This record gives sequence, C-alpha cells and structure tokens, in this order.
Amino acid sequence: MERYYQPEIETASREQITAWQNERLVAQVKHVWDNVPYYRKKMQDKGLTPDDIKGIEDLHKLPFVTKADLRDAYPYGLLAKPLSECVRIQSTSGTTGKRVVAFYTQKDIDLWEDCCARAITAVGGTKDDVCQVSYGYGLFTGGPGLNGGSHKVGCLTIPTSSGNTERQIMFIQDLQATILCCTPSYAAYLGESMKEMGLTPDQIPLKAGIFGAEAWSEEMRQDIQNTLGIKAYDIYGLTELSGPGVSFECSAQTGMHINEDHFIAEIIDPETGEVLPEGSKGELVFTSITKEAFPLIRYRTRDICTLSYEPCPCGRTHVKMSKPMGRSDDMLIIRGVNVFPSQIETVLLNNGYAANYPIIVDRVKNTDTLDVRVEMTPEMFTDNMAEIDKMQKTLINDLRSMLGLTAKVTLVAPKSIVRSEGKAVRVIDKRKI
Ligand code: DLL
Repeated sequence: MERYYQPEIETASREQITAWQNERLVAQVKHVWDNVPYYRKKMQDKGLTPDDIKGIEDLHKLPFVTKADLRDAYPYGLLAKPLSECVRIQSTSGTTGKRVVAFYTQKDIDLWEDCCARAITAVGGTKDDVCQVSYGYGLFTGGPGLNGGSHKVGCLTIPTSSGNTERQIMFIQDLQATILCCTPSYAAYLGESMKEMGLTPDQIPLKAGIFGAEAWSEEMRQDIQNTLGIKAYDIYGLTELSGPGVSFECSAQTGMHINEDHFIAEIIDPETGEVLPEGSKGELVFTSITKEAFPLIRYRTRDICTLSYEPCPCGRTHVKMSKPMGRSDDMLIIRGVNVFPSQIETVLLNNGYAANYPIIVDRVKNTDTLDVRVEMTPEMFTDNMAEIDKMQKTLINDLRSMLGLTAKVTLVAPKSIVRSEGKAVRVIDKRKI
C-alpha cells in the first residue's frame, strides 16, 4: 500500500493545488516587494507592481532571478526577513570563491524537513525504519535536510555524514539500517565495497536508498539495486530553494514529484526565456511560494528536464519532473561539488599559466575523477622532475582551496596542447551518465 507523509497535500486535486499556488504566489510577491529592495527594483524596471500579479497565469510577467543575481546580492541582498528571525544558513560552492548563502527561518526549516519526510515516506519509510544519512553534513544541504526528514518520520537516524566507508558498512550491518541516503556514486561505491567484503544482497539489511545531488543513469540505478538488494529512488533539490526534497521519486520510479504546494515549476527556452508548452524539454525555473527568509521568484536552475502532469499510479497528484538531462550552463558536478571551469581558469591564470587547459572528468570505481592538464609557459619550462612536482603541488593546493576538491594536475610542455580553431572544448566528460 502506498504511504504518504501528508496525504491531503500529496494527493490534492489539481484545482486545490492551483488554488494554493495562486494564493501563495500573490502573497509571496507582496512579501518580496515589501521587504527586498532588490526585487522591488527588478519589478519596477519591468513596470510591475504586486497588483499586476493576480495568480499563476501572471507568473510569466515577473523577471527571472539567476545565480549571478544571488552572487551580486551576497550575502544579505535577498534576505526577506530580519536576521533575528533567521535560524540557519546553508551554502553551495560558487564561482570564483563567492558562495551562495541561503537563509532559513524556523518555519522554512520545518517545511523543508516536511518535504524530505515526504520523500522518505514515499520509499516506504516509517518510524520502524533505521535511516542512515551518508550525505555530507555542514553547509551542504544533503545531510541536514534528510536528517530532519528522517526525524519527522520517526526513523532511528544515523547521521554518519559522508566518507569513512568501513564505518558506514559497520553501522549498516550492526544497526540494521534499512534506508540509505547518499549520492548515487557513493551508494555504488558502498555496494562495491560490500561486494568485495563478500556480502551478498540478502545479507545487507537495506531495503531502499534515496540518492540524488548529481545526475545518474537508469543503468546505474539497476546496478545499485542489484548489488545492495534495494530499491533505489531519486531525489532532487538545490540549496537556493531549500535543499533536497524539492522533488522526489515514488514507487513508480518514473520521475520525481515536485512539491507544488511549496514550489511552482516552469519550463523555459534557455535561449529566449520564453515559457514552453507542457511536455517540452527546457530549463527548469522555480518560484518558492512558502519560503520566508530567502524566497526566490522565477529562479533559473540551469537544469534541463521535462515535466509530466500524467496521473501517477502512486496516487500523488503533484507534477513530475524527469531526471535532469544536462545543464544550460557549464557547471559540472564532481563528487557532489559544483565546479565551474572558470574557477579552474582563475587558479591557473593566478599562477601564471595560460588559459589552455583540458579538464578531463571520469568516473573510476564509481568515484568521479578530475584531471587538469596544464601547459607550462616557455619561461617556466623545465625538465627537472623535482621542480615540476613542486609546481604541480602548488596548483593542486590552490585548486583544492578554490573548489573544495582534490584534482590531479599534469604539467605538460609549452605548446603541446592542441589549440582549438573554434570554441574551446574545455571539458571532456567521460562519465556515462
Ligand atoms: O545537491 C541538494 C541535494 C542534496 C539534492 C541531496 C539531492 C540530495 P546543490 O549542491 O545546491 O544542492 O546542487 C544543486 O545539483 O541544480 C542539479 O544540477 C544537481 N542535482 C541535484 N539533485 C539532482 C538529481 C543539492 N537527483 C544542483 N539528479 C541542481 C541530477 C541533481 N542532478
């Protein structure tokens, strides 16, 4: 039997969902107009006042918000509540050192955790389950979000955070964890490690996994399901909107239900910004209609996907999004960390190298790898291995502080990297996802 965390919301009629969205959108637009000069100015530039927004049919009139807007407004520019009413920040890695900081009131946290609780319940979670949260805890939203959702469902929560694979496996075995929350690549790695230890799927107590924060294929789903002997479910979200739980998969495993009582979804043409008809593939745009501290109006996610309003066998009525099929910008997600090629370029240029740097991303043993090949300039060229090693180490350290990620750096002779004649192809992504 299908279980819901908030059945009256999750199975509400389309009329009811639309009524909530109309009412909440009007209130949200008024809230940002009254409290965020940044939004008021953006609306005024378009000749709009809150009176022009009477419901979701007027949404398209409002200007978009982009990651660049968030960076410009760093840290407090988009805050819509006094700091004294905020209780938490979470943050995402950003370009050139500036991070996006999202603020939460207690109510924002509460509603976010409800979304995560819906996801856990959708995979069969109840208060009798043991939920191991192996997403990172800290500024990243994965750990805190699913931790909160797990508490709400009443699961025994194991906050292992990411890493320390041996300890992860020990807790899964000793505490009989039934639900695992982590990135799909880490789930695959855990599966492989357990297999190497001689554990068969029936010796692993897990029954379900909630895996997201990065793209993963259907093949990878099958692989994880087989090695761990579980059902593997997708979950999507972004820091700017709250974190995991913006949408989640149900028993049908064919797309993720967007929590439409909190987020209005649109699909736009990434080139023109025009709203596309139902079923079209395009860039996902969200408006958060219940967020108090950090509401976003028409936020461009850069994720490319489709929406489906087809009835779902699980009984949930909220629209489903497909797995993201790519991005409309050049952001890479490597081991769960958001990386822009421009960040790598900044480090290279700061160290006196040229901007000719193939970035090779691969997935080896289910872990993402990042290799950067860098040309020495004729002035710095040497064949002294100790010198080269020292230069490579400096770059690795600088990249680590910029990206929060360890890259492999290979220095090569001047002019040995083939120059492109057109648009430079910086990134070679060999991952099959
Ligand atoms: O990744 C939030 C999250 C944590 C989601 C745990 C799911 C589980 P950010 O670090 O801000 O937030 O990265 C957001 O990650 O715009 C997508 O490009 C990508 N992403 C998130 N979930 C998925 C997914 C968290 N299920 C960015 N499939 C988003 C593909 C995903 N990409």
